Amino acid sequence: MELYHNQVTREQGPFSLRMFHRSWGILMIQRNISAPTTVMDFPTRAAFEKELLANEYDIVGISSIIVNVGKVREMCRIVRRVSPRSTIVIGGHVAAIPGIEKLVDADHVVKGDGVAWMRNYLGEDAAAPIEHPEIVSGFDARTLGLKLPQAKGSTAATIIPSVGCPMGCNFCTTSAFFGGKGKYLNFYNTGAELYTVMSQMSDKLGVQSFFMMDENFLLHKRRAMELLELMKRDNKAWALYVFSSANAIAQYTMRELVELGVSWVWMGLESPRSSYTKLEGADTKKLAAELREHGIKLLGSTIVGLEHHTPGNIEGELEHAVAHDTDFHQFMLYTPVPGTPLYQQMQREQRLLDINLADIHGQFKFNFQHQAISRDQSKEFLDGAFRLDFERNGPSLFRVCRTTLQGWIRYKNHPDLRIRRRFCHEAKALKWSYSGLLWAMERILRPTNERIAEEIRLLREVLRREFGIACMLSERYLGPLLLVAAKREARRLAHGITYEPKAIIERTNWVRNPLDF
Ligand code: B12
Ligand code: SF4
Repeated sequence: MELYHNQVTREQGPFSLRMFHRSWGILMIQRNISAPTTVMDFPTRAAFEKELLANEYDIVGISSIIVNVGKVREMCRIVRRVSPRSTIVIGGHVAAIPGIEKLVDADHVVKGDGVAWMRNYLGEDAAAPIEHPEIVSGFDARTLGLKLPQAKGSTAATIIPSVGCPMGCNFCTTSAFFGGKGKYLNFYNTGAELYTVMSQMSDKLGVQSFFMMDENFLLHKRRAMELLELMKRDNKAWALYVFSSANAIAQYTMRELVELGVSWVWMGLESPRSSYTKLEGADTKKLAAELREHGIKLLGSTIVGLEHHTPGNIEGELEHAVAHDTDFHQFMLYTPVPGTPLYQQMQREQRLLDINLADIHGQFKFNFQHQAISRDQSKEFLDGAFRLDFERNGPSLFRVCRTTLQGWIRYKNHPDLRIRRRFCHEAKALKWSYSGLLWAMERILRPTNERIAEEIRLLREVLRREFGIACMLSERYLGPLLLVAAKREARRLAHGITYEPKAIIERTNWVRNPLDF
């Protein structure tokens, strides 16, 4: 249930940024139906069974992605056994598996949006406006072996403006699942609608930052610019974390991005030789450097094992990727996932391998016959890419700190108070936490990566010049604590420790407390 550690910082040992995320799709459905509902996030088998026995559920909805189809099958079995009168509905990306109806014992399999489907099924108005649930984007964050404090409002709220993406890249499962090229589903069409939702979340959760869960947020320029106007009108110094393609980012000036509060961007770099429309005309290295100069953290995403890759050229391509020196870098194997145009193409070409669905997720080995790279090699290149990025550019949290500092230095005296306030807010962590963290990082890395350790030392000096006493206190008191905790964490990781979120149960529209039944 981790994003960064699964597919971004996984080779960064104790420096990996770790946190869990709730299941936003079912939270969205729960908020938008009037029936009494229970959402169980990360239930154990026993807890699931107990819940079914304790209450007579008319419908049991199960959300899943493809890799977890085995769990869905088992959950269906449990429902049939302990709650035979319940109707089972399966939704989420697992529904894209061809022949899913034969793999699991369910009554309905829902492809695409579940809010409208569930409203229809329950006889409610499918076209009613979408209410947004209050979602904190991540929880139980930890790094260097310590759990980070999570004060109210300190973690961004997740906002889900839309699902799907009209760009229709051939491998993209979210685009395919919500209609493919040219199609997507907007929950909030205008900047004004978005602004209203964000204001509600800001009031309820006390947040000033938002993780915009939209595949290509900046692509919808009119909506973004309308949002900006309202933010300016009401003097909101919000920070936005967005996913956006290079061509969508290129529609904006840096000034517009900064005014809009864009603080973190997830951008597909894919490959210098790929022909995806989203990269058309983009000099991604130049763009990456420019974004960082303006304090915008960048998560670059690169595909390993594209059709033109060979053992001879892939290293050059990975060097190119790593040379972007992004704050974070995700590497993913080129993967034909059921439901995508790429999957259909591979099926036609009879190149799909017979692989367990649980292993088709882009972080293990190829599930198709590549022209030049074997399945085992695919894993070597993938793991090597993460390691190269770590060795070359250092821990992501060091890079985030550097970019945040660049933004602070550039904008701390900006004439627009709204802009200044945002950078000031982001710089708080630099002052009090990052110095201690960098102090510990430098000491751990010195024996293995002298060059990065030196870069960290230089960054600490700049931080001290900027923030003085706060940094020194952080180095003196937090630094040694993090050093000990990080060393302990490295040992735990070497012993194979993993982290799991605890089960969460949330009920809505219940007339009586279920414990009273
Ligand atoms: C948040 C997220 C995560 C979180 C998951 C947290 C959690 N509690 O599950 C984290 C970061 C942990 C994660 C991990 C992984 N993820 Co992920 N993740 C996402 C992400 C970015 C957002 C999901 C989301 O909330 N979307 C917004 C909601 C509203 O949309 P939705 O979930 O699709 O729900 C809608 C419909 O699907 C439907 N629906 C959903 N559930 C149900 C249930 C019922 C009953 C019904 C009727 C309808 C229904 O209705 C909803 C409203 O429209 C998506 C990409 C994306 N843009 O969707 C990838 C995505 C879901 N992840 C993906 C993958 C591959 C993974 C990993 C395997 C990555 C890896 N290699 O490590 C792991 C697996 C973790 C695991 N063990 O399950 C793939 C799934 C591919 C597929 N076809 O199955 C996606 C699509 C990314 C991608 N483009 O490849 N992920
Ligand atoms: S731009 Fe990104 S989200 Fe959109 S289709 Fe391509 S890969 Fe998917």
